[in-house]
Amino acid sequence: MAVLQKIVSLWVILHIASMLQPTTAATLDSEGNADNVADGDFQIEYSRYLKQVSELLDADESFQEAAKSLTHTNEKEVADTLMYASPETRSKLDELKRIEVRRLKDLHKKAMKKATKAHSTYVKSGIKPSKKELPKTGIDHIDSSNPSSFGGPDLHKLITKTLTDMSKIDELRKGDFKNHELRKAYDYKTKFRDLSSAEQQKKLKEHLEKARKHPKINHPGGVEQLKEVWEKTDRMTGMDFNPRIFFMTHDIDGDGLLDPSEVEALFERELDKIYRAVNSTVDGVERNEDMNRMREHVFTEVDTNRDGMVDWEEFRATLGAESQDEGWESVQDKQQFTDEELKEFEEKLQVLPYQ
Ligand SMILES: [Ca+2]
Ligand SMILES: [Ca+2]
Repeated sequence: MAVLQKIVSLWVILHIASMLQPTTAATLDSEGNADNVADGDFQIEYSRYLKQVSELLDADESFQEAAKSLTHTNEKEVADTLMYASPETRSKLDELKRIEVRRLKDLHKKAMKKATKAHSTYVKSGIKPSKKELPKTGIDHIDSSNPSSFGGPDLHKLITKTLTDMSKIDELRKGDFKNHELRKAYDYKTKFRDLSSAEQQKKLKEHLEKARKHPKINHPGGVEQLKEVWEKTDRMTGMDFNPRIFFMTHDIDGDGLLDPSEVEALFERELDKIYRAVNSTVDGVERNEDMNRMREHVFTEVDTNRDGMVDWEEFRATLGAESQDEGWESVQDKQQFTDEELKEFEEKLQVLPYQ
């Protein structure tokens, strides 16, 4: 069941990411045709297709049964597992793929039209087309050698593509977060607009410094951090830390794996130390960013087979490597932008004050 649940949990992540970039999503009619061409270098409009595929497979009991023994996500194993899906599921998957192929063709047609227009502008005026005006090449979430039916390569490509895009989602999120921090700094400084620029900057630095007064944060996923959760959240005080019981307790849905949300839940106590320490309003965006960074960090260290889940073997191996707790640097502890970036941001806002 691992692969299937992985697809579903990735869908949740993609869904969150799609909300970050509402302007880039193509809207679809009932036939699955795109009625606008999505702009931007990064597009996750195939998330609708991903969701539909994962829901279909989720509901197919014989597929789920076969997927239980799936240990790797190589192409052959995924293809073999798909063979267990019922004929009804297979034919619905074929239909989903045909809709997706139509949508992609439609998107490509519109992109070509746009590129042709950009080219004629270039010929007439010498203005080079921007990257956005050029049609995208390479579709890597479907097997385009077989446009009419959904096969093992389709499922494998969909999983691989989604895993790759996860890192792009993190990049996007970090960019959004930096803008949030710049905006906050800008708004804070404008409270002191009667002061000189140097004095405003000093006020800002003092303000940022205050947020750094919090207790030491345990290293996310480190033994100290997990033991604290064991004693204080799980209320196992007096009982020796038992990694197996701990793992089972925090595997909330009991599938034998810690998914990203189950791992994130382990950080609540550390996040409270940072965000409840300062007696002011909690900035939910910053708290969320710290949680995301902790999750990313733990998955980089622990998820050695890179399937987006922490299994028992991975969990045990990490705990075996007990070392000095090196703590954690919160987004509060370090200015998230350079002074130069803030200056550029302020200048931009002065030109476009209503942005
Ligand atoms: Ca789980
Ligand atoms: Ca793993």
